Amino acid sequence: MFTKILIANRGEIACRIIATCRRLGVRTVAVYSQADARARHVRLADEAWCVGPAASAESYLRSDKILQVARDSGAQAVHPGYGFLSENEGFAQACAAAGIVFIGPPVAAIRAMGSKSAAKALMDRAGVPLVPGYHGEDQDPQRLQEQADRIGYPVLIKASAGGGGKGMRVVERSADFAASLASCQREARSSFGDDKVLVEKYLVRPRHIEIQVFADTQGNTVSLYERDCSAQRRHQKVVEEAPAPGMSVERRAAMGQAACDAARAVGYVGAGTVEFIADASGNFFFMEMNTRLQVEHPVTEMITGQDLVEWQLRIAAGAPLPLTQEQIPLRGHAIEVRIYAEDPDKGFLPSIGTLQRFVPPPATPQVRIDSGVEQGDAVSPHYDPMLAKLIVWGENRDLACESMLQALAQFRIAGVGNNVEFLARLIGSPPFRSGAIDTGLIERERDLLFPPPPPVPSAVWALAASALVDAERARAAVPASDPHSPWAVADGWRGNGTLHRRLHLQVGDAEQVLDVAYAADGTLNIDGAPVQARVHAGGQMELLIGAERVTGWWVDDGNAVLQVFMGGHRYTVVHADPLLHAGEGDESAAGLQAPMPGKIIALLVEPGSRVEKGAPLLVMEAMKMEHSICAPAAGTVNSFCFALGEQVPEGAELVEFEREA
Ligand code: MV4
Repeated sequence: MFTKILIANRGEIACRIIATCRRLGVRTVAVYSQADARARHVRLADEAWCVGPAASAESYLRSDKILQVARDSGAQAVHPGYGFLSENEGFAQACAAAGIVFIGPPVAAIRAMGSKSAAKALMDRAGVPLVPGYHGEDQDPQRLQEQADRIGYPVLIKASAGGGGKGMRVVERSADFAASLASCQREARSSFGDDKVLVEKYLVRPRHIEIQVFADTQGNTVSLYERDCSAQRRHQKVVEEAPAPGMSVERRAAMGQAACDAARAVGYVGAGTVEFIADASGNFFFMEMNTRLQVEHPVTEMITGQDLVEWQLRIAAGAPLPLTQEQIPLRGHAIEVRIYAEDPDKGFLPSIGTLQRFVPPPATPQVRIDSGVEQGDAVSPHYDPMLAKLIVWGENRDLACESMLQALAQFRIAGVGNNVEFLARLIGSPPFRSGAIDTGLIERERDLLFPPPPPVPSAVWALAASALVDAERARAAVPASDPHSPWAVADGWRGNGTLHRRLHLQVGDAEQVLDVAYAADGTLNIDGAPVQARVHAGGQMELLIGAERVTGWWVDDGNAVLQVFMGGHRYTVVHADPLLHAGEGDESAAGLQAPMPGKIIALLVEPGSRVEKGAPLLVMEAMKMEHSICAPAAGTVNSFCFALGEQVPEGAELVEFEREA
């Protein structure tokens, strides 16, 4: 086995590879871009070397720099992960030339599978089933039309050089063929500089089923069964699972056999994935082969109990496959979801920013989180916006779905948009639960997956109100011995009888005006219900609202926006906030006079208290709006000039305030 390897990648996959190396006692060398100096993979690795600026083309794609680090650090092998250099022939070749083991297949296998049309021809000769079609050299439109008529409609015209769905045209009838061909060729020429096409029978509602294969240098090839990756959006996988719903033992064996044949036909060694599309009757056809470890490999690990990175390392070191085909277990059901920093309600636009909160559910033997980020990290525009993968295992698919829904409901992310709730709707949707998944599911079920926003539970308003009051008290108070306990602070909410105050809150289009009354014991009364709030670390709040007990979490972004997590949902609560600009701007302008005639509705600090600059001191109500009067500087509040409930004229001095020297 190797004693030291370099990981030519970043994010969750780099972290995942490091985890296996640590378990096996293999030292790890990370590489990183300037944007990733403090990234999780850098912190986890035994050593880390900077390879260039943020842009991938100048760092993670620089095979020369990465190989130099491999040499300088004394690494014996390089693991490329997925993406970046993982399927780069030139890089694999350069590793070999430098005497460093590339943890992946032989260069010839990468090359053979790199060209989609050549790969299909090769697979045809190896007896691997292909979609009925025409993959020939003759591109005469007349000839292509004849082929399409022979195949039978609908047909799919695909650009030979295409991929990821680009340069494809569905043709429903013979009369439409010529026009679609011309349009497909135009797109292929402008996108790929090559207008060669192939024509195939078009499969309606296909499923994407892929087989994990492994081969060793001794000539053994096995399959670790299938993954169903049909739940995807615009060729971006969203959910992957193993085994595939509805897969029979016979078809699994046939697909495993075909995948191993495909691997053997190109002299494959290491981990590979053979992609098929399958039709409703269970026929399957070769699409392409990925010559690397895939994002979704954890579902295979969960059902087989194997560590695929360990297999890769052993094979790369020349060892035989750890298990024979018969020894590879298949137990239970595993589902993976990809958690992206993106906004499902804005067309899945990638979202960048700082992860104010990143709290995954607790990991257990049945719940696994592969993530490359931690709370406080920045999500930059330079790399893929995948934050983490959440993988769960259950005895069967139903139990796995249940467990996934539970885990998703516990995931709390704030600071960047994310697809956690979208994933929960998808996993919970009847079509997904039934197992009738195909590549068109997400597009087709838009209405189910994008329902109108649910009503905001009253407990969410109550939590937000309690959190806002808590924050005001914390700002107003001299630092307390226990900063997490607002009730420990004698903060001088004074009143003859009860002080009422109105809080204007908004969640999306829903608006709520809460009547908040401050009781003498420090608790609140919100819209007539007594509310006791207990604040715990990590932004957790336990609420007793009347007789109802609820727990939620919140994050305050400091701009009058609270993210409230409750019952598996996240609510963005906006406070029409008089404190929004507290403490900002020109000090001298922040006066302690009434900005307009109004009424004193809250006195927020105990006379004699020392306060920080910007601390809210009192709240006035004028013209139906609340206005906070804040400390213009650090200092002491000697006394208030008016009592609670009193009417004050414009320009009146409100506070006897003593600035600190
Ligand atoms: C197909 C097909 C239906 N019939 N070929 C899309 C990307 C490319 N790699 C293969 N693709 C497809 N080829 C025939 N003959 C449907 C797709 C397809 C698809 C395939 C796998 C995963 C997701 C997909 C989404 C839309 C279309």
